Amino acid sequence: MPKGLILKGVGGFYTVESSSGIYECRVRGVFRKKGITPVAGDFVEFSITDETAKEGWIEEIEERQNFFVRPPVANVNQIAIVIAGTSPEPDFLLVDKLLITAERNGITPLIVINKIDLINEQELEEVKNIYVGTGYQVVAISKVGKRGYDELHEKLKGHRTVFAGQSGVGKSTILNNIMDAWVMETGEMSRIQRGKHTTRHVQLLPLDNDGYVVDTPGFSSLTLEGIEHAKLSSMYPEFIRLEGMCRFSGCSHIKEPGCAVKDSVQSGEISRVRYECYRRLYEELKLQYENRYR
Ligand SMILES: Nc1nc2c(ncn2[C@@H]2O[C@H](COP(=O)(O)OP(=O)(O)OP(=O)(O)O)[C@@H](O)[C@H]2O)c(=O)[nH]1
Ligand SMILES: [Zn+2]
Repeated sequence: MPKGLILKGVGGFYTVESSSGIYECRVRGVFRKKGITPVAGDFVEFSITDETAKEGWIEEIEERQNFFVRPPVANVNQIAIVIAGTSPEPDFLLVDKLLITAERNGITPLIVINKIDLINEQELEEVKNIYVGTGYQVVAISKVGKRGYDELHEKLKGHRTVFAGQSGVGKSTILNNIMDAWVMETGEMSRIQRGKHTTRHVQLLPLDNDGYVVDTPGFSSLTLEGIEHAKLSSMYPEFIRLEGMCRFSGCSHIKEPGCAVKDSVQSGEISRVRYECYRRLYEELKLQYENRYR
């Protein structure tokens, strides 16, 4: 049976991309009975009912690697976390929440610093330095002169990427620029409008380099749930590298003396911004944990 990828679903019809072209497929009632609704990003097996009209039925939905509700999309493997150099000032706590969400779901994070036309070289370096020790990829871009866009294009290669970040950082602008430059023709496609991230018809847009982007950005706010505060430090790659070097085993890196993480913050090897985010999230999660049976 042919296999394909759902690009979008509207009113019970699903656009399925496969190696032999794009098909409009309907879904068997049995899925509805099982409470499964296919979404963009689902890998499926389908039967072809009409080869010339390119129509078929979705017969199987493969197990999802992950699933997001807002926007409803499955199997993304990269989150582009967008911040602006300025205007708005970066919400580093949200960045960390998104990084942690990515880590937990086995998704590669990509930090995108947008609006670099509004800051100088030194200010850009300061933002980049926050993440130097993490090993996360960072690209810096601007709509002005499309600076950095080729590098962004390169990072999207072979990935299914969803864009995320606080309001006003430029997610729609970036998506529109991507659509203008690298999205393959797949019929009608509307431009993405500011603040109108309707989650009803989420679409995966196929790029010219084997990548896809989700046309609806998401996660402008986020609460972390289900993470034990004691496990939080394992989501900070630059902390993991110091494992075993704190005086106390199981050090929370908050109040204990002889803490290698805090020493590294002092010496500037670990970014203070990252550490402060860690502290805040730690306290938040600890409170959640202590109130878990209330
Ligand atoms: N100077 C500058 N402005 C930019 C850049 N990218 C986007 N903007 C502007 O920033 C504003 C917000 O951009 P949007 O693309 O609407 O931001 P968004 O993240 O989609 O915002 P929400 O829809 O609120 O989530 C717009 O006025 C854009 O023109 C950039 O690289 N440089
Ligand atoms: Zn420690």
